[in-house]
Amino acid sequence: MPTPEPAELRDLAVRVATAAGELISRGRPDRVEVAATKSSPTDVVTAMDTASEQLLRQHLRDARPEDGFLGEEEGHEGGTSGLTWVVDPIDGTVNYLYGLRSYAVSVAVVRAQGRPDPATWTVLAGAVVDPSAGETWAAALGAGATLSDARGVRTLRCGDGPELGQALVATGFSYDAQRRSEQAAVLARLLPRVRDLRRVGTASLDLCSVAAGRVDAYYERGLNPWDFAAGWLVAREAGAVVTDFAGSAAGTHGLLAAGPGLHPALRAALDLG
Ligand code: LIP
Repeated sequence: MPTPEPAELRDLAVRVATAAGELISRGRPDRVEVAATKSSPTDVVTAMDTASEQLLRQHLRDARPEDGFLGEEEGHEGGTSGLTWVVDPIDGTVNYLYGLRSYAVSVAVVRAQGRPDPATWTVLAGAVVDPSAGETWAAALGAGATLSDARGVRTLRCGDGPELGQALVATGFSYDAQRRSEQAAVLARLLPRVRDLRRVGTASLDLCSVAAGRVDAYYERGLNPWDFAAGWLVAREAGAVVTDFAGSAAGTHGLLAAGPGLHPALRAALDLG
């Protein structure tokens, strides 16, 4: 079975992410209840996380039944096509739980053997839909990255980036208390050396913000593949450098995204690799 063009896969990712985005935004109850917790008491899942992932899985199974699927809530299901969809049904779950803006449906498709591994996968296409902002971010390998909203469609270019002291840097924190303590120590070292920091709570949107120049850089340790698969491609196709803290492939162990002029200085300042 021939692999479709990345642009065709991107358009499918946008369609299914948009459908899931409508479900979670229109169906959001006035008071969202925690359905369960996962890695820690603060790592929550809502009924909408589950409903969104079930919708994504069904739509993608209908469109491409031979593909694999890796979702935050229901795990990995192998396929036979060599392609796997990597989805976060609600990225920014705590924002969604509290009725804050900046939550997203993140859908990516990767070429991988077996369970997708960011160290070896090839991300072919991705979409990040933020229904709270009415924004759709999309990218296809080699075909650029775009932001679509009520004003139309714009091509994204992130630029070189400022010098470190002028950089607005986004980051995020783990649900694990010990790791949060370590992350706070890194933050304390970095804060005096940059313009300022932002903590949005949604990795996929942090990466898209780098692509759009809304922040100059984003770093985080401890992300899951579904948190960053789509946003990684949006940032890369917009010209950002996206690596781990040692300059190799980004992954759960570390992710750093910035314009090519800022990335080396920020990587050195973090000194985590
Ligand atoms: C979130 C990430 C964010 C991180 C949060 C959380 P979730 O994913 O997108 O970058 O800082 O702690 O992990 O749990 O909302 O899908």
